Amino acid sequence: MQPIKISETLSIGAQPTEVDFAVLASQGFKMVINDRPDAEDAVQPGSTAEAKAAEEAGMAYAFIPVTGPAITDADVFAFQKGLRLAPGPVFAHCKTGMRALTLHALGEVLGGRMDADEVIAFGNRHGFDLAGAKAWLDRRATLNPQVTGFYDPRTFSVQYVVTDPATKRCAIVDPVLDFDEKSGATATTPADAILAYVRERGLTVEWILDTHPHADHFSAAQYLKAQTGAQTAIGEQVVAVQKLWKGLYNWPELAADGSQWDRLFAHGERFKLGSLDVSVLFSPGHTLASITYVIGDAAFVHDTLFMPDGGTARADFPGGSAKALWASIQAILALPDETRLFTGHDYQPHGRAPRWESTVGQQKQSNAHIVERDEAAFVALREARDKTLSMPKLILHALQVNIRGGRLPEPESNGRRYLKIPLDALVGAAWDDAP
Ligand SMILES: N[C@@H](CCC(=O)N[C@@H](CS)C(=O)NCC(=O)O)C(=O)O
Ligand SMILES: [Fe+2]
Repeated sequence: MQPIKISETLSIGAQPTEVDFAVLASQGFKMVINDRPDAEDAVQPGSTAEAKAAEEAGMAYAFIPVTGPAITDADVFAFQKGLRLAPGPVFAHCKTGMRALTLHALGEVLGGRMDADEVIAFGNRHGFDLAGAKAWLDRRATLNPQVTGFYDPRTFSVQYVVTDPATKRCAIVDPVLDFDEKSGATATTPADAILAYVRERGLTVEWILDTHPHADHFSAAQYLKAQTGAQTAIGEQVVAVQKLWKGLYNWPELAADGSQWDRLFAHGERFKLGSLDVSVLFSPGHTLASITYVIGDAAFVHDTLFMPDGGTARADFPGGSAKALWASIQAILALPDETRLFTGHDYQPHGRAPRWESTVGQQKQSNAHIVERDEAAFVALREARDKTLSMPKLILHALQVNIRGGRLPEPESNGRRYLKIPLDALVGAAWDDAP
């Protein structure tokens, strides 16, 4: 049993005998991690005897038994946590040291400190073949979606193509249909760029998912459904938004029953994207109907959290609530720290280049509206800020399209489509903005 030094905090090695524990303590180790299940062979001391030997030698002890292919994310994080909380240098062992080094390398990759492609060379440097670790990472990559964001600079929106690598089936999230309020022109340019991407990669579009009825742009869901035959979906509370706007638009013929989508999702509902599981979180606050799609290690949070430097979405549209937004954000931040969060807008704070991907851990550490705030402080900040924001320039144009699933108004007898704008229906006029 010769410890192999990996870093200042970690050494790994083969199975020590009970007598070796005193030697490890004399070499300065403060903790032993045993990654070997009990009773693998007749001569190993086993976790009870090891724990006793560690205690007698004045060292902390952790038992994280694993077998190669069955390693889970939880094992990797338990190993990392052991290292983090150790009172000093750690000696981690299994039978040969291979599993201990594997757990460490996997933790480095999942934590973003090592590239998956460096794992083999890293193992070789320490005299181990980590091909199994690399295979584990490759397998894991197929359990998570590939995500490509498409930024729409006119509306600062981010649209996504989310692909299951195993089946090449994909979902399009929150696609934008171009609308120019000055000329009244519509165009499918952003949606066509997404279709070109999908075609080039040979993907099959299975879903067109909206996170909420958008107030600042038209949804391209119907256009994309016509082009791909994919199913459209949104949160089931869209019905409440339809009822609210049916009144505002004085629109008796609007069916306020969600029938404009192929599927309506409830909180906690699950569905499949190719071979991947998708689960739905109800995330109200920005709108009455907002939902988050959680797909593998990725969550599509749209207008809840923006990038950490952008803070959070506004909560003052009809049906909005800063208190509800706080609760929705807490539920998102309860996902594992490594969860990739994909936001729906990036307003490029301080003029920086657009960005849309963060992690739960980063948001907890540095979101400008959340860090060091409790619910009351957040609600106060959000409501004060919302008072300074005028309504999105397209809110009245967009909602009548988006509460019909992205359908433009039916053409009139001359073949033209017309929007209907209620006057003096909303607060938040531009001239009411705080200076
Ligand atoms: N100036 C934009 C504002 C759009 C807007 O209000 N966006 C919402 C999301 S749909 C938001 O949360 N904005 C936050 C902010 O502007 O601080 C427009 O007119 O379209
Ligand atoms: Fe929004």
